[in-house]
Amino acid sequence: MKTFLVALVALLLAASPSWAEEEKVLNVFSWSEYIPQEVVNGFTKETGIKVVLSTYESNEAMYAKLKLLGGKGYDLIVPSGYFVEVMARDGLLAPLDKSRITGLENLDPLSLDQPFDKGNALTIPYMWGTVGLLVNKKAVDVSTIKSWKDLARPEFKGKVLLSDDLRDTFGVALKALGYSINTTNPDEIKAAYEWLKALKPSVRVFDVTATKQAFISEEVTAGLSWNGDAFIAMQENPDLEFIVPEEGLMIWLDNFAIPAGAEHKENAYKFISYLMRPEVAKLCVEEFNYSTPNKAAEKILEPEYAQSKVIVLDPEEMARGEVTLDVGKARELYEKYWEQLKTAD
Ligand code: SPD
Repeated sequence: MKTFLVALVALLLAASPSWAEEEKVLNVFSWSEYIPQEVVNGFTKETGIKVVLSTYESNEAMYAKLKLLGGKGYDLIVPSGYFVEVMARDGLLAPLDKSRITGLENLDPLSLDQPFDKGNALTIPYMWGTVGLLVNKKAVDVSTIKSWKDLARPEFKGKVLLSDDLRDTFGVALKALGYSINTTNPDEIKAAYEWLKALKPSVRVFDVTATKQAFISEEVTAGLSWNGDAFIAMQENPDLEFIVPEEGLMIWLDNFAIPAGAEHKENAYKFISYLMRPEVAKLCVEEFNYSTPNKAAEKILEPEYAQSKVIVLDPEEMARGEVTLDVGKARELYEKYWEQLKTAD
C-alpha cells in the first residue's frame, strides 16, 4: 500500500506542472542579434534556468518551423506584429496568464492593445524599430536623397542592398509607388513586383544577416536598413547616413509569445518578467540599438542612445510612418512574386 501511494504521488507530481517544479530549461527561438548574451547569462545566474537560444532571420522562417513542429519545441518566440494574427489563426500561440508576468507597468501604454492582439491576450511587446534608407555620402550628395525612389539612381547601380525580408522590400516598392505597405490589391502588389524587378540590375545583394558589414565595408552604397543595424554601421563608418524618406518610415513591433505546445511556460513567464526590468531592457537597447517600448528603460539610457534620433524616434516621424500589418490571404500573392523576384535575371 505504502509503495502504491509513493508511486501515485510521484505520478501526480510529474503530470501536473503546477505541482511539480518545471525542468530548469527555456528554449527560446528569436531573431538573431536580438537578445544579448549578457542578459541570457544574468537570467541563468539568477534563476538557474538554462536558456537554449536558437535564432531565425525572418518571420516566414520562424512560422514555417513552428508550423512544422505543431507549435512544439520552443517555449518563447518573438514574432513581429503582422505575424501574430497569422500564428493565432493557426492555433500556434498559447494564451498568456499575465498574472505570471511582472514589470508590465514599465511598458508604454501606446505599445499595448495593438490591433493584432487586442488586450495582449497572446503577446507582450519586446522591441520595435523602423526600416529606413541607409546611404553612403561618398556615392552621392545625400541632401538630394528624398525618396525610396532614389534607390534607382544611377550612382547606386550595382551597389544597392535590398532586405531579404519580404514585407520590408515590398514595402519600399509600394511606398515608392504611392501605395500602402499593407495593400491587398493584386494590381498594386504586381506593380510593386515590377518596380523591384526593374531595380534588380542595381541590386548587389538581398540580405538581412550581414547588412551592417556590407554598408561598413562599402560593398553597397545605398539600401534598406533596420534602425538598429543603421546605428551600428554609422558608428563604424561615418560616411553613412540614415535617411527618413519623404514617404515615411516603415515601422514594426516585435513581441514575446509562448507557442501553444511550449513545455516550459513558467520559465518563459520568468524570462519575460526579467526582460521587463528597466536595467535589462536598457542592456538590450544599448547592445542592438533598436527602440524600446519600455518607458522606464528609455529614461535611463546612456546619452549617446537616448539622444539618437535613429533609436528614439521623433513623434512626428512616428506619425508619418506606416506600421506593417497582416495582409491575410494576399500573403500568398506576395510570396509568389517574392520567389519570382529572387529568381529573375
Ligand atoms: N536583429 C533583429 C532584427 C529584428 C527585426 N524584426 C522586424 C522585422 C520586420 N520586417
